[in-house]
Amino acid sequence: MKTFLCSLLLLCSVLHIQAEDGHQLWLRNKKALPVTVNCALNSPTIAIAKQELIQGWLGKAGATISLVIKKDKALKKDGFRLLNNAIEANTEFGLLYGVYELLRKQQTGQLIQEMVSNPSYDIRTLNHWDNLNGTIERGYAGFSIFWRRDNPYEVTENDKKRWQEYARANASIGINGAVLNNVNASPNILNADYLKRVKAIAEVLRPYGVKAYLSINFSSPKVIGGLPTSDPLDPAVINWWKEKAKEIYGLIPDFGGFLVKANSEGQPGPQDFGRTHADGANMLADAVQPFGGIIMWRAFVYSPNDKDRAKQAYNEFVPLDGKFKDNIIIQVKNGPIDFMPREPFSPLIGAMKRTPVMTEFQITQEYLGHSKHLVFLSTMWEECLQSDTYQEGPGSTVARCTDGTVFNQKYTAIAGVSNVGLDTNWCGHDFAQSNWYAFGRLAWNNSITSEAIADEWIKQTFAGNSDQPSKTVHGIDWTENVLVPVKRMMLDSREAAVNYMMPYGFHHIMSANEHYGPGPWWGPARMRADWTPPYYHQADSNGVGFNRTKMGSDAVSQYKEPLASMFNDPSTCPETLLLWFHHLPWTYKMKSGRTLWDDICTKYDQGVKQVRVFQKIWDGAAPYIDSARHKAIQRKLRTQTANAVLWKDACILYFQTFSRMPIPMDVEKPIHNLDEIIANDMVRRRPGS
Ligand code: GCW
Repeated sequence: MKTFLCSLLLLCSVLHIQAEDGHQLWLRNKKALPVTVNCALNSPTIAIAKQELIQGWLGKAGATISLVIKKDKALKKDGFRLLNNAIEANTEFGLLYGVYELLRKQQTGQLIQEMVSNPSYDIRTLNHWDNLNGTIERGYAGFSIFWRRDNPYEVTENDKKRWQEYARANASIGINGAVLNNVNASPNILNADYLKRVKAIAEVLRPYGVKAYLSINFSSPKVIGGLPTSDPLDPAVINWWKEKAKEIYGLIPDFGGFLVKANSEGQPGPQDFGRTHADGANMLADAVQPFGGIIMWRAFVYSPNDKDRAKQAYNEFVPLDGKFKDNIIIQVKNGPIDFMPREPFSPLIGAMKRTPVMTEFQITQEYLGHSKHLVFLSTMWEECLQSDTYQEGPGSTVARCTDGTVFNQKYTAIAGVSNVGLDTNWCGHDFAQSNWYAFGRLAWNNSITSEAIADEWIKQTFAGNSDQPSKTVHGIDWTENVLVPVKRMMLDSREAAVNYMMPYGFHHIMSANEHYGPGPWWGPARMRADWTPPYYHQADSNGVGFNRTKMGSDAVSQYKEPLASMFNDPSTCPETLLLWFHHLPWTYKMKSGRTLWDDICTKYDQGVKQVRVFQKIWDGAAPYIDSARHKAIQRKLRTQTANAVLWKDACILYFQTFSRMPIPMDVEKPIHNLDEIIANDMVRRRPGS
């Protein structure tokens, strides 16, 4: 042990690698060079901007930079202009974003030229599914940074420090809003004691340009207000919300507004009173309107009775198009079902032409391996944002339908379900930080590539912890052994996860409740069918897949031509979405010339092989990465590989009970038995509970 420690110390001193615990995210300490910063203004935000420049400056030593507020028509909202010796913006937050951009460019070795940068969306929010008792729904990085069970109202210096670090990280990537509590909202969030805490949080976030928002429970007037009803058309209810809004804005003048999950998965909503989503949303919109607040109303709705869950949000919301007040934005998950590893884009996007729509992405990896799997989600979001809806002719991409380019809308917005918790490294997995980072970067600029995002993130997160030129971001060694292969790994990682979990348009075949491992067999007798995997994969001896063609559920018709016809025909439907739209025979001939069955097996196998390659890449990067983070990630990659093998074995063996076809010779043979996998899974999940 002693010799081991000595050699470790020696190695570290040779390579100048310092211990790191991931807490600093992509904002690691730098050996800054001297710089002078001028600004005519003085404010907490400007003080932060100055301090960031002074502690992070890697440009010319002794340079002078001026921060200038200047009306400039080329700049929208919090956009900024970088000049040789100055940053200009319309607002002080614009200046702050400009500072972070300049520092990012310096740190990642990019050429610094005069440039203008405007945000794609006005509102760039994180949604925290944090419960008031400190737990986080679908959170895999510890407890909430905002709420806790014991002494729930006490605000400590530690709390404030965390919130400040959190706000800084958000500002550095352009995120300007945080919904502080779970969409499955406790009515208690609107009680005076909790609102006091919200005020304290908002005060810490404010100088960083991050506004606080809250999720509300639609029954609040009844549950905490003592009213007999929460009917949105009842005058007492209307008044209750108006008074509540006044109270909140009295405490937090720049409060952002409310996020609402209504009539979804058991949450109350206007339909409980025979009213529509528009009735409910409009009533709340009126309450916050005098203060400049907005309502983000979610379209995540589905009922057990419908034959195809994928169609429901569209069916419910499109008829309401044009009925919403202009401070309402409909928040739509990127796919029609639920954050699966791969879905087509939600057909609601672009279809609501007189109502602003925003996309909701899930940063926390509920269906993508939690904080155990390395999956860079940027490519998934890029795929969605660049999907063409054809709604207003070719080029009506999801990005352009939501950012105000295609439709004239008062507000534009985007949301990401946060993966942040109290874990030292914030996100559980060091690479999960890249998803927080990527969400912010795409929210600021929805046409930036995942390649560029990964490049920036790797350099800021792993490079520079060394005095040796070859071990830095500019060194050839570092580029060859870290930057290039790690970037490849990140860019391939989402497709790898799709391959070993749900290839060819499979969806919702994970284990119940915790949504981590495989569970295509799961379907207790009395369970709601649309909560069980067999509803989604529809495997039988004839074939597999959900028939959403015109002869099936006809979900294809919710897409605008040419997409409807393209999806409807298996020969033109992208193979990546084949089983999403089609039920096909096991012997169906794929583009490869092989059977569907053979290709399914091969994809699962390919997913496993890809993760094995990731392990090699990461092992190869060892000399360049501080050992604490290297080891932690290496360990997680081992788990991921073991898990990928389990997914592959479970799915191939389970579907084989229907196909009755042999596993192709070139596919690695299962090392698990199906009955054992199922038995273990059942023990773990206590059947019937
Ligand atoms: O994906 C599902 C999750 C729920 C979540 C819900 C939603 C917050 O399993 O945990 O609830 O979506 O988005 O409302």
